[in-house]
Amino acid sequence: MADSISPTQKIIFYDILCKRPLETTSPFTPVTHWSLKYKGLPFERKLIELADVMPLGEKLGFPKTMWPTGAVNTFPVIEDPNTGAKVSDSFDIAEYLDKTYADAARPLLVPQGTRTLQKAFLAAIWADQMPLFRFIVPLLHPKTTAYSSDYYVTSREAMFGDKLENLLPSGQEEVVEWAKVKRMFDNYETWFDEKEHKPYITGDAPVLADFYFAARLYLIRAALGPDSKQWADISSWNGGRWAAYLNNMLKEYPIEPNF
Ligand SMILES: N[C@@H](CCC(=O)N[C@@H](CS)C(=O)NCC(=O)O)C(=O)O
Repeated sequence: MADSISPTQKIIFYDILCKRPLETTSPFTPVTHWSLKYKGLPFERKLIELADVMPLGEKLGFPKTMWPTGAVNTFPVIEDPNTGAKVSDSFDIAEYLDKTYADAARPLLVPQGTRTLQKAFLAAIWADQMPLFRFIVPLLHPKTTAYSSDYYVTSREAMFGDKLENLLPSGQEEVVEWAKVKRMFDNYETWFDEKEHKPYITGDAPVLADFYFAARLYLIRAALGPDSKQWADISSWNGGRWAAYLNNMLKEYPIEPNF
């Protein structure tokens, strides 16, 4: 194992600003927020406008991450004054934190022997997401600030190849698309069944994959609204597993206030 160091200075965590403090428009930045908290590392969260993520990343020389369109600047990013490192990509950040702050008291996000399975899990939860995106991408728009509102619309319409209002299904199409979202969760259920009596994917404590899964649920709940009929649907599916999973995570590993 690499030599561990003690974090004497706060790690700077770049996150995306939303209109309200308890909301997010990203399925990735909460993963880093949880990663830092879970490992008990001191950090300062810098909230940056969505429209400024790419220009600021360019200006500060942050490493780029791969998007379908090529290498771009994205958040989360951490700057670690204890080592001088600048790290982007939520998975790379987690591995950096495990490697750099490797004293035995700190739990591992990617325990030895789990990396391949965790990567495969992420690929699996990101596959065939279009039915879900059709609901949440338009519904996340009101969460963005006035400053980043136009950028959200133009960038997401370019990404998904359609107007936000066309993406959001309505009428009979809504019924059909929502049934697809349910099938997606039914599929997840087949993975989780084996762990019926364990709260997290690998057992009694979370690993990085749990933070990705919880971050997605958090984002879905934020987009649909916690009091919406659709979140009530998801909460009732698969024996109530999904809402229970998210609530348990937030209870055991709170990342509020100011999430
Ligand atoms: N693979 C990266 C993806 C990060 C990512 O896509 N971040 C989005 C927010 S969800 C972003 O920063 N977008 C900048 C933009 O849309 O201009 C990770 O895991 O951190």
